[in-house]
Amino acid sequence: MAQFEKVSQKSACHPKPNGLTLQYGTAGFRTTANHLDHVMFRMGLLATLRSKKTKSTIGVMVTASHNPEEDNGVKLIDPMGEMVTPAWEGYATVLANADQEDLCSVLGDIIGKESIDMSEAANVVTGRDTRPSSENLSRAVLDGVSCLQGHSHDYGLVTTPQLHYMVLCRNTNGRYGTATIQGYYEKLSKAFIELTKNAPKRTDDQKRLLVDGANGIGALKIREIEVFLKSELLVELFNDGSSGRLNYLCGADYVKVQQKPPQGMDMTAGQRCCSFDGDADRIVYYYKDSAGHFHLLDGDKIATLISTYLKELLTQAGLNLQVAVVQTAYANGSSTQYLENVMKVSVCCTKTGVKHLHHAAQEFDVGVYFEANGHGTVLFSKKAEEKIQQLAKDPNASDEQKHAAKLLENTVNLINQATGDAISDMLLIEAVLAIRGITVQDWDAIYSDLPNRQLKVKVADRRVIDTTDAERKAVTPAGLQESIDALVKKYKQARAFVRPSGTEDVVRVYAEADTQESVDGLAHQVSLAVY
Ligand code: NG1
Ligand code: ZN
Repeated sequence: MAQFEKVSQKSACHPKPNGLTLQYGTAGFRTTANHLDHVMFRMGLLATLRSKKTKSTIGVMVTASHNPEEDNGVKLIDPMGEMVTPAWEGYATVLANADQEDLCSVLGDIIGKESIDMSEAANVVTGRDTRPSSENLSRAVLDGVSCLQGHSHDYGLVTTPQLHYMVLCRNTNGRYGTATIQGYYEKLSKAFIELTKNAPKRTDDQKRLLVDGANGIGALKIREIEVFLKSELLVELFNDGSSGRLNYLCGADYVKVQQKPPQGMDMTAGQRCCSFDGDADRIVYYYKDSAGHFHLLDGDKIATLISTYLKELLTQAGLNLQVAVVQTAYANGSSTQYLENVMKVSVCCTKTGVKHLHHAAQEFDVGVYFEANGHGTVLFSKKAEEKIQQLAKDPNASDEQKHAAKLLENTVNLINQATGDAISDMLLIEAVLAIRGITVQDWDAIYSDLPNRQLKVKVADRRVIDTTDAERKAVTPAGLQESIDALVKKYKQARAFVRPSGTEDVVRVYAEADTQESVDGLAHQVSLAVY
């Protein structure tokens, strides 16, 4: 295999530790950073093959998102900015686990199975978060790309959604936007400024937003986009990475799971605050009321705010387009009930992991998808975008219709449709609150969350738990679901489920019930049933 000579040579510089087995999980590979060099090199190889196969630019992002600073991870980004397809996740796992001496034959197998023409050109773009290990690991990815004669462009320090955006722009010949960081800032900030023109009387106080940057890449990027926002948003940044550790006692995951504010944030009563996660693809909002109580507005509240706003605009515009919301099993029961019964929007539930939500959302004219943890975006079908654009220019449309269509047009431009994006979501939420003239408290009052609790349980082998019904029911081990059902029956408005995490070596337990005391009891009992 002469074509792999360079791969053989170079792979010796990226040896696989003995006995290490990893799996491409919910968001790619994730583990302690010092076990990942060989995986990065191999993902550089695989991304090059994927690029040859799809004749498109492929992205490779080095990040472990909300996980601790000493971890790292990698995921591949497909041509339209979405997660790589399941078959290739399988190749990724096989390639990452191949013994050193089998590496070239595994590559040969993939090339054969996918009938890849190795004479095709390949283009791979890379990006990384602020973890100390990320720079060397992304170099290993580039090493892999060059071994198979792929071209590469390293965007360096970027948020995960920024890299997804670049991939989408590059594969649509710039129609989606310019594939530069400047292009991204310009597109989003222009749309944001246009939208805020519909709320001309906002005071500086109303423009003020406290942002917890999780000591990560989001903090750097907020500073960069701020310049473009022309004081239409006044950001006060905390956990900006200058002293604290990434994701440590801060960030969207900490705030959501602990249901408390991040450390290091100076909150005053009623002040709107938000937290990004470590790679800025998730966002949650919160505030403290005058009694000092903490109120969280998570992905479900965000989905409700955005879908309500979009539905109202589409009605004003007189456009007959279906709005749907896609959630996971972690969505608070109150949100689902509100969306279905009050807002009358279709709601569907998928397995955890953005790829599942993204694909489900593609089925609708306007698909709003959010995980409860704050990861999500809105997808507009081609038909929806065309109808909006036509109406905005239609001489026969009424002023009200045109106004709604213009708002919709700018809203489409503000949204990163490649993937959930904390910066884009933040700007959208800020614009919606401004246009509707509502406070964070008004938004929170749309419905009340059922008290809920998430726990992690360490078990010998989390994969013995297999689930069905969008992960809401355990199929194995035998008897587990019956035990959960029996426990749930003891509480009011209760629901609980367990599933193996795809990003950590734990089983996750989720429960909700009528009071915090009940739900804490239920979650604890369910976690004992998992052992
Ligand atoms: P796992 O570890 O599979 O639960 C977590 C999140 C997902 C998703 C991924 C990727 C929860 C309960 N799970 O997955 O929603 O965001 O990480 O980051 O929040
Ligand atoms: Zn993330």
